Amino acid sequence: MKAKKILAGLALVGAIALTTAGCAGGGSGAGGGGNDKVITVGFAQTGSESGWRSANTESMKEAFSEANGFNLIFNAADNKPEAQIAAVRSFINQGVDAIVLAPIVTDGWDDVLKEAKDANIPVILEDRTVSASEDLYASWVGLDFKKEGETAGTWVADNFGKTPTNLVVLEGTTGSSAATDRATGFDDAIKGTDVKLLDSQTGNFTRAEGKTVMEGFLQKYGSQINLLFAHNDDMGLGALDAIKAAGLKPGTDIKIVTIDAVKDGMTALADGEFNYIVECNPLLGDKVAEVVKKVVAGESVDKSYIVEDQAFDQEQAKAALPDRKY
Ligand code: GZL
Repeated sequence: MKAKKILAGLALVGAIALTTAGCAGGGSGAGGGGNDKVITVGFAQTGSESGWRSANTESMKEAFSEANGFNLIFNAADNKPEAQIAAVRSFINQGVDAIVLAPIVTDGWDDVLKEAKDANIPVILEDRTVSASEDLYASWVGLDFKKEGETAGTWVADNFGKTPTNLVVLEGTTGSSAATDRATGFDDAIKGTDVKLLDSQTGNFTRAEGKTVMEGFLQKYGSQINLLFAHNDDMGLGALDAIKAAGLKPGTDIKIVTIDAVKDGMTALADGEFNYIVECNPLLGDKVAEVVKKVVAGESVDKSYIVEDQAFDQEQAKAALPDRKY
């Protein structure tokens, strides 16, 4: 990927978005002054699998509002890759001005992205990435999932690396860049420590499946389990029910580290049921809308924009909760 622009925190992203909107001049869309053509955007969202996804959808709908010069056509694919490909194909047939895609999985996008390119409809990726060639999309606005996994793994190595520790993992959606890259970063960070992997299975980023998989782990390993790494808060929250039903104390008998930092996860952390959370900022709407306006106006954009994350322990969660936007 070409030059990456690291965006430090939401404030910067918001400021850039506001600045761009104010000075876009020739940018299309009512919000950018100059040409008042409304930009019709087809947004292919994964579904509504988690609290993170709800916050991301809300952020995107707020940014792609009529007041900002957009006509948004929204589709949520219920976490079904084939339905999401069909939604993108439908946007092409409708002749939208641009397509925004949050790809459920990394592979399988080459054909429909080629069809969008042949129809001269630019595609901007948000959140997760695809394995298709970079020339098939204009830009990607997302997060460094590998770094998120590394941050979680480093916390584990620092706190449990020198004592025999049995780990179970609730993986995100199989084949998604979020799950793949978080696993890579986490595994790299715990290499050479006394942390031993007992089991790892996908919970598909949902509470329900996180609970079911954790029930299975507990039936198989019981109190041997010392540590749970869940690729997102929602699967960790589902696991809490299973851990309590097994008569164990989450955050004490089984330490829990997750990724996202949505309100329910941060509340569990502040209450001592989680032990560490790595943030994954879902508020990408302003930046994605800014990139779409530039692309539609024929202006150059970077190939990728990475929104920076932070991490929280229990005390930091208590302090941060009152001001959290999601
Ligand atoms: C991460 C995003 C993941 C979240 C989950 O950017 O793709 O998908 O971590 C969500 O909560 O379901």
